[in-house]
Amino acid sequence: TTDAVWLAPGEPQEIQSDLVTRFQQEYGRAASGTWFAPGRANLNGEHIDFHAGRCLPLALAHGTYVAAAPRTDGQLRLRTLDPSLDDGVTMVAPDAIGPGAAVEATGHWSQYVSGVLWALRELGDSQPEFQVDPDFGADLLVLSTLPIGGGLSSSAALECASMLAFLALGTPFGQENPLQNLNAALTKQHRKDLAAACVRAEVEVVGAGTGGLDQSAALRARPGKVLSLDCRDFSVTPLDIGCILRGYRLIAVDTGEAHRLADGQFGQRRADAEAATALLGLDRLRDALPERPRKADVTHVLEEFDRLSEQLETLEGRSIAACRRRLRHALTEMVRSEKLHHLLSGDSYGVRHIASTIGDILTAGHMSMRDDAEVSFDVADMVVETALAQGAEGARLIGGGFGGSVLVLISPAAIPKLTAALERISRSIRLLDVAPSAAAHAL
Ligand code: GAF
Repeated sequence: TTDAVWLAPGEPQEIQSDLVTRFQQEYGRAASGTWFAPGRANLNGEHIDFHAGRCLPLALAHGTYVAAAPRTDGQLRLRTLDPSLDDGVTMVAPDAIGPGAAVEATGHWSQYVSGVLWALRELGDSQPEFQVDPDFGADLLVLSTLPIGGGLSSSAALECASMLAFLALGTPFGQENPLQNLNAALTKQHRKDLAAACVRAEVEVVGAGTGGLDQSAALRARPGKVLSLDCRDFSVTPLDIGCILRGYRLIAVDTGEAHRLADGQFGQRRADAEAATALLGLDRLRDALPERPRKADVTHVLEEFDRLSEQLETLEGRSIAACRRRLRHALTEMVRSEKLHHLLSGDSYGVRHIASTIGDILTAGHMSMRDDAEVSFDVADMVVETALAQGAEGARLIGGGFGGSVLVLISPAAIPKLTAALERISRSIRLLDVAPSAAAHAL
C-alpha cells in the first residue's frame, strides 16, 4: 500500500518568484508586489462565530498568494492559477464591483476579490488613510497552496491577500508604507478593521453567511499561537500551544470532498439556530450562557427552549426538533470553547494530560457537528473513526462542513499507520501539517 499524500506549503520565496514570472507572461507587465494570506484550522468553535461565541483558530503555513499591479481605469483583471478554478482571464468593470452588481457568473471566485475592493472603498469612507482612489483598479494573479473548498478557509485567504494588495496599491496608507514596510505599519486595530471589511465583502457581495472566524484568523493569527477569538466584540487573545505541540502533531486531513460556502445548506443550518435564538428572545445566542458556562447551563437553556416551543408546530416553518439540535450544537460548542480557552490560558497541566483533554474536546466537537449541527459527511466520519482507532488523541471536522477537512491531534509515532489507513478510505485524501503560522503579509 501507499500512504496518503502530504500537501506541502511550499517555499514562499520560490512561489513568489514563480508567480511574478507568470504575471509578466500573462499581463505583459511587471507585478508591483506579492501578498499572502494563510488558511486556518480551528481547535473549536464551529458554527458559533455568528452567535457571538468563541473560536480557537490558528493560521496554516498554506495559503493564497496574490501578485498584483495597479490600473488607472477602475477595472479588475483577474486570473487564478488553481487548476480547479482557472477559466482564463476575468475582467470586472467598475460598475460590476459591489453588492448586487452584475457579475457574469454568480458565485464566481472573482466576486471574492471584487467584493473586497468594494469593502475597502467603504472602509476608506470613514478612514482617510484607507481611501481608495476612484480610478483605482488592478491586475491580479492568484495562486493557492490550499485545497480549494477544503474547509481550510481558501475563500478568506483569497479575500485577505487581495485586501492587502489593494491596500498597498490603492490607498495613501500603501503609498506611505511601500512593499514589506506595510507589515510593520499595520496595527492590530488596522488588521481588525480589515478583517471586518473582508467579512462585509463575503456577506454583502458574495452572499455567503460567513461569521468572521476565517477572516480574523487570516489577518490576525500569530505564529506559534492559537487565536482565542471572542466573537462578542472580536477581541483576540493569542494563546501558546507549545504544550500541545511538544510531543504531538496537529494534522489537517483534507477529505477531497469540496464544499461551497455560498450554497444553501450552510445558510439553512445557520437559520435553524437563529430561529431558536429568536424564540429564546435573544439577539445573540452567546448571551444565553454565563461567562464561564457549564453543561448544566446548556441543559437549562434547552429546557427553556422546550417550554417555549411546546405549543408550536414549527419554528418559522422549520422543524422544532432540528432547531433544537442546532441549538444544542451551538451551546455545547460554546462550552467547549470556553473550557479550551481556560485550559490553554493556564500552565498547570502536564503535556499528556492536556493533549488527551484537548483530544477529547476535539472528538466531542465532531460528534456534535455530526449529530446536532448535522454538517458532517461519510468520509469525514470515517476519517475521525480511523484516526481514533490509530491512536489519535482526538479528531474533528473543521470549517462549515458538507465537505472539507478533519483536524487530528496525534503523536508522531502513530502517523505512519494513520496515513496508510487513510489511503484505504479514499485516494483523494491529502494531509497538511498544521504548524501555527503568521497572519497575512506582504512578501
Ligand atoms: C465557515 C464560515 F465562513 C465561518 O464564518 C464559520 O461560520 C465556519 O464556517 C464554521 O465555524 O468557514
